[in-house]
Amino acid sequence: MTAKILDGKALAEEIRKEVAVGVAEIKQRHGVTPGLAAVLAGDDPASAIYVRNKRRACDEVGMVSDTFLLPADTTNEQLLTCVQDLNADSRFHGILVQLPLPPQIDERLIIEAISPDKDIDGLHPFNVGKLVQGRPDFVPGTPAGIQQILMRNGHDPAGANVVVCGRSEIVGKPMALLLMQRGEGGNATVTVCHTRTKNLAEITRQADILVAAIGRPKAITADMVKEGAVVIDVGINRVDDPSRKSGYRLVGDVDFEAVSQKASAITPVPGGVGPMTIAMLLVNTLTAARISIHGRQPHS
Ligand code: L34
Repeated sequence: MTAKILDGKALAEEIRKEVAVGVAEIKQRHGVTPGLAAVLAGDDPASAIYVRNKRRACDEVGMVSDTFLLPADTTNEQLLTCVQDLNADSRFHGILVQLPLPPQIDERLIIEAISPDKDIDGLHPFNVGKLVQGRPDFVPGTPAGIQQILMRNGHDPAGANVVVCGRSEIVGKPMALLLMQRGEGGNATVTVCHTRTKNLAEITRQADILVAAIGRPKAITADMVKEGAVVIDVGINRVDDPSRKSGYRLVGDVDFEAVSQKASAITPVPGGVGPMTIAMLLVNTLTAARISIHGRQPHS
């Protein structure tokens, strides 16, 4: 079997168009322009690219955006002050503190300082709790994007065996919660694997849908994948490539060449999950702007 390529770039563009409609509407009805503040501490080159891509996407949909740069040796106090200022700044409905943060920073402290109403990454314990309860306002961008890739390509996870490799707060855990939820886009049987999992390949081979969020190039090989599975590659790893002008190329956590001969559908890297992550952050920023006007809506 040769897998269908699940084009995240094209789908992200479609979602940005939908967001642009919502942005125009809220501007017209309420005179409010949704705004996103991105905080970037340090000079990690990959983070700089991601934040730049986020700002571009904001521009495209008619949102306000600004980036707040802090030096690599910034302190907890400085970063806290920055977040508190943004909590109080009515131009910004969403605040995004780009991760990872420099090692001297207490990541939990910073995330908990973000107003839950502006936490468009869905990482504040309040929003995590609401996701656990199945009534989220803000789902973290990467898992939300993956759910959209599945649903909009006809791969409803209901009843499927989903195996998530990775247990991070930003991808693995929320991914598992989202897909196991009762309701639209959920109802999967979810297994979460991690560094201490025994017989990983035996478990991944059970997956109808396999989500790889490991952070190691080509960690998922063809022998780990069931014939006909849907494979979602969350990894964005830089590997040296002297033939490129940049000196590197991006590879996922999945051995794409081999696995795409076995899977029925697969996301590419780049152009898969990455662009969808950004599109869903825009969706969340629009939601945050709506919350600033109407408050949080009750969930059933
Ligand atoms: N707070 N930190 C916070 N929120 C997030 O949602 C993120 N993440 C991850 C890293 N830190 C974060 C992102 O935004 C990863 N991530 C992200 C965003 C965009 C892209 C990749 C990861 C992206 O644009 N990827 C392109 C290629 C970009 C390149 O050329 O390097 C792609 O096509 O995959």
